[in-house]
Amino acid sequence: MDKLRQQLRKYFIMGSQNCNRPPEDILLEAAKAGITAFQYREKGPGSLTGAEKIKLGERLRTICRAYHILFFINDDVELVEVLDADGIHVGQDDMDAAELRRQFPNKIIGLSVSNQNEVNNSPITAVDYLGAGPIYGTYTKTDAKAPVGVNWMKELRAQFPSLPIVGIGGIQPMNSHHVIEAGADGVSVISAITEAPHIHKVVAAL
Ligand code: TZP
Ligand code: MG
Repeated sequence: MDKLRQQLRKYFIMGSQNCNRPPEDILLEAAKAGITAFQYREKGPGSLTGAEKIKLGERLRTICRAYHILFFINDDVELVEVLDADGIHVGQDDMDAAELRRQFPNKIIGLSVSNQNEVNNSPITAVDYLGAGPIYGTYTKTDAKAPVGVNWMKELRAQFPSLPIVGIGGIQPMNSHHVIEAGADGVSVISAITEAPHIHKVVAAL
């Protein structure tokens, strides 16, 4: 579990819909700059489907393997199998995490939680890490919930002292230390990296 906590320290999330240049180029730069985990999240307006989604996933998977970066799939059980991902991340409206655990005894399973009600109704013991957020306001996910702030991170950490937890939502180099200081093992970002003029500087500062 301590190893996973370290591997989630700089957790980049991306799909082609987040990119205004080739996703492979962005991931490669982020990999060279030192991200520790990656989630392929091909979702929302403009995202790829079917064979195109798989083909891009294969190329991104290859980069992650070469740089020893954990490779996660967002909410697509079939793709986890096709790409032999290291793990899967699901939200509250996706497949039940306890069911996922039965299907994938050896994959890393992450679950998003935004409030105490969601925690109370989630099979926390079935998952390997939690995603907490959105911590700050975000423009990237159009259906994101209202920002919950770093206090939510503090509350989660108090309840789960040794469970790996990452913050997500509106995290940038200028505020990431607040998220870590509140108890997060790592920070998950989309636009901080996909829109960075200098990816290496952003990844170093996260
Ligand atoms: N889940 C909660 S907020 C969010 C997701 C996928 C989007 C985070 O994107 P950004 O650009 O890092 O704010
Ligand atoms: Mg979801």
